[in-house]
Amino acid sequence: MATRRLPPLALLACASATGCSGWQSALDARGSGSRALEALFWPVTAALALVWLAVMLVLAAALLRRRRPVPAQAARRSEIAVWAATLATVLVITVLTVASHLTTRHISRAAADPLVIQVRGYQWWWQVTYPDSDGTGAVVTANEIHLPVGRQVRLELSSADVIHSFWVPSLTGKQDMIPGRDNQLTFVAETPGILRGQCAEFCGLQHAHMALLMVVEPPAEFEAWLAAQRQEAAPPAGPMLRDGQRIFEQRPCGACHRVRGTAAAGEIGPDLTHFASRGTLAAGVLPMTRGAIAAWIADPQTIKPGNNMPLVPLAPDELQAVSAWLASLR
Ligand code: HEC
Ligand SMILES: [Cu+2]
Repeated sequence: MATRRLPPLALLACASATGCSGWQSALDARGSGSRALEALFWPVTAALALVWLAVMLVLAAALLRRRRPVPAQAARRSEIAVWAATLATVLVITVLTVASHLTTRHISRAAADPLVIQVRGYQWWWQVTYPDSDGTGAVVTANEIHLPVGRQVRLELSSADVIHSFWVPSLTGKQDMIPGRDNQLTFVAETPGILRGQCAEFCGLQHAHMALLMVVEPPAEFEAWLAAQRQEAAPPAGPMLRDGQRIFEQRPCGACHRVRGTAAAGEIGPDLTHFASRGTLAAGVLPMTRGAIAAWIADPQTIKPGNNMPLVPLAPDELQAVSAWLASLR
């Protein structure tokens, strides 16, 4: 990822942390929201650093001064100093509060004709729906959100179970996903690339394994992706993939997962219609490889303990066929 020039204070801060750049950093803005927050962050940090420095200097001066009886004139001066400090405190707090309010207002401004994407939090994965806007059918996927660069996006956030929090630091601030309440986030992704997000509200055992990818693409690529996702799953090519599909439909898999174009129409787990087109498996826990798919099906509870997919016992050749078929769902 490209490094950009940062204010001198930022360099100081970065020296003590692992770094400010990367695909999951609020200090490496790639979206309108994060840019506004970054613009607020540095002045606030600078102002607070100055206040801290001033307090420390005064404290040091007070400690170094010899104790002696305070003459009346000095007492008067101290009184003035206390009043001045109080006034300065009120001033600093007021200015920062107003700046923070203006930034929040700027970030949550409604967009004209945004691309609407619904994101629903589940323990411990993300359901992503592109609603049917023009009669060509809705697209449902999981753990990966594709976006066109430069276009206003409105994410409609909800939760199926507990409180989660949607956070892609490089794009915008975080927003809670609360059962029974609809929240939203609007922003523009400014550069193509892949960014990482993470649930930011403790939501149970696998909270730390609830990641997602944001794939920011040029508009034409995004449209092509969306059109491909609208298709039903490709019919299985060859006997092994046919077996894989049949086993998936006949075993409990199909009761929890939907694969459009097959008999599997479950609603509990992620939609797997174009499963293998995603970059990761089980909300960022494993890379999308045939081996990882087989490992996941063979023992989901060791890989992600407590998650809502039970172990469904399969014979080795059945496991082979099912994972080969899933790997073909591009
Ligand atoms: C009781 C419901 C249930 C059953 C039965 C079930 N799954 Fe799942 N499955 C889930 C849930 C829930 C998840 C999401 C787990 C997570 O990431 O926390 C999941 C995740 C997955 C994933 C990863 C999806 C992704 O987008 O990363 C695959 C692949 C998968 N299941 C395949 C299968 C197969 C194959 C079977 C049958 C052998 C099966 N599942 C049976 C509920 C189920
Ligand atoms: Cu969480």
